[in-house]
Amino acid sequence: MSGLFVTFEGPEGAGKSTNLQYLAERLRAAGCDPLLTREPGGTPIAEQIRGLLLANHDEAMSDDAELLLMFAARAQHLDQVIRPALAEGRVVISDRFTDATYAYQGGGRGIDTQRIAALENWVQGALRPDLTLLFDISVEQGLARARARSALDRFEQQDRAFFDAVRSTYLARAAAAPARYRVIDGGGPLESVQAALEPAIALILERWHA
Ligand code: T5A
Repeated sequence: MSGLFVTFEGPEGAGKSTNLQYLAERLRAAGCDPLLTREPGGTPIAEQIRGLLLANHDEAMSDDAELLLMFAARAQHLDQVIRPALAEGRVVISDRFTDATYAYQGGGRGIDTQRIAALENWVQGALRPDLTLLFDISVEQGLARARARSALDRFEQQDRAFFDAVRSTYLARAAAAPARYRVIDGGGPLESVQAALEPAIALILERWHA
């Protein structure tokens, strides 16, 4: 028995967390009880690694250290949470996963994609998300939302070129594998974003019933 692995992705402030809760409520109303989780994080150890990654430090973090910490957290998350839940046949929904590594460490930091792919294969084996909802939003609007919500973390303080690269990497990945991705315009009012989720909700329920 194997479950369904769904990921939510997008630049800062695109509405992933807000819409993840909405989608989960809709699934519960239909009798499906999804496991909700997030990256970096999702287990006590992985959440400690998240703390290291998001905190502002006096010492600069090297790009390689950042990349390896992302995958260290992911290895723990896969081992403790994601793989066991999928083995039980559950729908697992993660707020970010490896697409974020390609977008932020690959696009944003400029790390060679081949190195990320090697770590992806090592840590995940053949496991890839079944469905990825990519919430797209302009860099200005997304950062304005993030600023309005709370103090900026280490990633949110990067420059404009970094966020342009994050967004364009996400969009390029979605365009290259349209069967896995659904691109949702996250910039409109919440009601229209939620309406755009209807086909994805139907698809998840259909695959869950199958
Ligand atoms: N990261 C992560 C990497 O670099 N590599 C990796 O491999 C991984 C996994 C994680 C950071 O780590 C980086 C990326 C991130 O920088 P995070 O907190 O998980 O940090 O991610 P963030 O993108 O920072 O999360 P945010 O909370 O900023 O963005 P969300 O979840 O997309 O947005 P959300 O839902 O919290 O909404 C933000 C605000 O906007 C409002 C909400 O109420 C909220 O206040 N909002 C709307 N307002 C108006 N209209 C709408 N349609 C709205 N939708 C949401």
